Amino acid sequence: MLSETMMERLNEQINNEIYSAYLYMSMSACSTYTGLKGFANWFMVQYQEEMSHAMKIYDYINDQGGQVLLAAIKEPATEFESQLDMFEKTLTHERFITGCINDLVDLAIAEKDHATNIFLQWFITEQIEEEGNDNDIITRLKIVGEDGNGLLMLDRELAARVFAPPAASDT
Ligand code: OFO
Repeated sequence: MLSETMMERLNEQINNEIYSAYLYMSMSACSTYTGLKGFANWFMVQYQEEMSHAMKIYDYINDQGGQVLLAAIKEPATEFESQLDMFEKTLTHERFITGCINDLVDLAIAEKDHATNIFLQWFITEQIEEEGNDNDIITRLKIVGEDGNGLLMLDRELAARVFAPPAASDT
């Protein structure tokens, strides 16, 4: 069973995850517009991942007998200076999400809510992976710099990313 506070905070996190999806969808649209379809694909897969994170929390609240309460989603940025700018903003946003997850874990520990604490561990691991991916792409974009061929090579690579829904045992 969830405390009122925990239920509210988990509902806020659903909103954060859907906002993340919306932000990456916006980055995908901007990448398409500038002709970088591989980057567009990468961000669209990220959109799908974020929606699956939102659904994971949605299902958890329901499983715990709580009530899912959806709220308005903030408008995402629609203009970016470059692919590097997008990934730097992605990393900044993911660091914010990591902070939110850490705060939720702190609350679960303070409330002795072991079930929610265990549930949130998946997100802790996921955040390590997401920040790692963003850092990796930022490093490579810095190496590429103004080199158009390098950017197109990276674009081809990012075109190969596919969405892998979390395994049943993870949900
Ligand atoms: Fe970008 O990660 Fe969700 O939680």
